[in-house]
Amino acid sequence: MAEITIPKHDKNRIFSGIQPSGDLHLGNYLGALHQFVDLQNDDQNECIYCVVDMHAITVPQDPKMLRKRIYDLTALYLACGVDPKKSILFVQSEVPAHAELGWIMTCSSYTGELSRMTQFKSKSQGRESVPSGLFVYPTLMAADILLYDADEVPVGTDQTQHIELTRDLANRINNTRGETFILPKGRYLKEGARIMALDDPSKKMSKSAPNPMSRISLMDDEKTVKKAIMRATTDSDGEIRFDPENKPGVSNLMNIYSVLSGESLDSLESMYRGKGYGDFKKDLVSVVNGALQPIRTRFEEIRESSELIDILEDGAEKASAIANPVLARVKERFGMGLGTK
Ligand code: ATP
Ligand code: LTN
Repeated sequence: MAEITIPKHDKNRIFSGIQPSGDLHLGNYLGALHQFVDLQNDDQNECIYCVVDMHAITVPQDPKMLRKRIYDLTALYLACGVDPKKSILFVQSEVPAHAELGWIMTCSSYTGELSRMTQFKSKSQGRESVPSGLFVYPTLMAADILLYDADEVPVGTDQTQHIELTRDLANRINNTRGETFILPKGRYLKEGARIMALDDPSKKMSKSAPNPMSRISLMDDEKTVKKAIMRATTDSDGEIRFDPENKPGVSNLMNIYSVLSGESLDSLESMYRGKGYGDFKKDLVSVVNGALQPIRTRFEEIRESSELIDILEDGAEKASAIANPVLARVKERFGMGLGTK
């Protein structure tokens, strides 16, 4: 068997992915995209961002709609500031190594640990028959990350359990077969890590919630943003105070305000001392629209451009150049295929 070493990379390698499974909302932006751009703009980092279409088909998708959403999401990544000159941006299914390592990770996992995943439990709840893809979803996600020897994975805190599983699987393989993978760490923003639904602050803001007023889509027009914020659930004590336990609705809105405006939570409390929720919400509408307007405008410009395909083809080529040698390393560890000469 060939000698196996993990080549060192100089920079801090970042990997993350978003599913092309619906309109992105403020939670996706604040929990993920916003961070992606900050990370890319730090010279210490080497960033790889993925449109995870293989994850999207874990639930039924209309083919025309899925294809459209792949391009929409790519345009949105770019509109939010992901720069293909600095970051690698690509579509998961264009790099077959994801499927191959995904299978190896599935074979290295146990049904017990997969059935403990809360995302699996909540997404399978109420379905008469549960697609197998939903069950093995986290092993594919582990493959995505490990395929690039990623050091850090920026995600919302809803993904913590999947990141822990990725580390467990990598550790298991390292311990049983010898050093194969770098152990990645999750990277979570303190604020914005979990944006809650506007109509029910006990649930996370989600693409798939039935009530459209529960979220703010990045593509919503100004009027819709206003309507959603003015209707957002608060409480009856009338005080602008950050207290997620007792005042989850107001605290969620403060969180959104703080991350988008750069004002700290403390300074928001002083700014709105003695004022009511109406004033606070009106200002929040301006803050949100001010942040979303330039994204919406850039999105429209980019979405129409033929550059998107070139960017994604170039991205897939660069991603494959990193992923294929890692896959070869893993296959070597498992004794799969013909081996390296
Ligand atoms: P769904 O809500 O339908 O499960 P999702 O919005 O979680 O979908 P993804 O595309 O998988 O779908 O999420 C992309 C990124 O956005 C992930 O990093 C995830 O952690 C983050 N994210 C999703 N919802 C929120 C939220 N409410 N607050 C903060 N981050 C979030
Ligand atoms: N499971 C994630 C999306 C995702 C991902 C990844 C995130 C798939 N592969 C790799 C980071 C790294 C989600 O549902 N948000």
